[in-house]
Amino acid sequence: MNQALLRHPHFVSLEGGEGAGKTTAINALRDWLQAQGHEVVLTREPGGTPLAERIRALVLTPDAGIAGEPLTAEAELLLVFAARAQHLSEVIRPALQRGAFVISDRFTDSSYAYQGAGRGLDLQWIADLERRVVGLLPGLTLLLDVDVAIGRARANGRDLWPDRIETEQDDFFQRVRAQFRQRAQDDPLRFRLVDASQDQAGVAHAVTALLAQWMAQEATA
Ligand code: T5A
Repeated sequence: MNQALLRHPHFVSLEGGEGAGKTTAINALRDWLQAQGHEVVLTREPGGTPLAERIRALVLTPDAGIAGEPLTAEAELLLVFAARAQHLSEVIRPALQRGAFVISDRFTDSSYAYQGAGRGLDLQWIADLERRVVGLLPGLTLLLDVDVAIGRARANGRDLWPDRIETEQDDFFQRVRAQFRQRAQDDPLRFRLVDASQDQAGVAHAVTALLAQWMAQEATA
């Protein structure tokens, strides 16, 4: 497949660094959409199907390397795209085709941020994979932006064991944050930036207001 990227107005993604608070935000969006009478599919990446969840475990389990053989950055990128291909075919496209809203906790922007900026892989390579394997963009991407130290403190407060990516150093997460912010700046039509340093109720209110605003805008476009 080699196709242009299509935006789907019923496809919403949430992005951000570790501990940005996507879980509460996603639940608030689901509740709001359901109250409007919409079918909503909540999903996440990497993952979202049984097979893609197996790939997620490979990517995130701290000792994913077999017998001391670490996962390379390139293998990590291809694994997240393999999971995404499966996720698109089994969950995202069928749900969009039947008219449901799909809200995904992370999507391709995370590959640019983590494997591109974080691991230092070529962004053009990621763009090629996105065009060939994915072909789809969310209509709306809510970027939950928070200082790296605050987000990491939240994630550390919750997790007993950090996953493979959470064991990276602060400079990795600074590059991730900068890449997300750059992407938001480059595509203001799709992205909305949310101040995720406020409390959970504030973030939930902000994301639902942005979704409502965006849907009203779409309806008159
Ligand atoms: N990844 C993913 C890639 O490398 N490439 C890719 O292409 C893709 C798709 C996913 C990992 O995979 C990587 C990125 C990630 O490292 P994950 O466990 O799903 O792994 O990681 P995250 O998505 O970062 O999940 P987190 O749980 O860390 O972040 P969330 O979901 O944003 O945070 P949440 O809502 O679970 O909250 C974390 C804690 O903070 C508290 C919560 O109660 C919770 O304890 N909290 C707040 N506290 C105070 N104020 C607020 N506003 C708060 N919001 C949440």
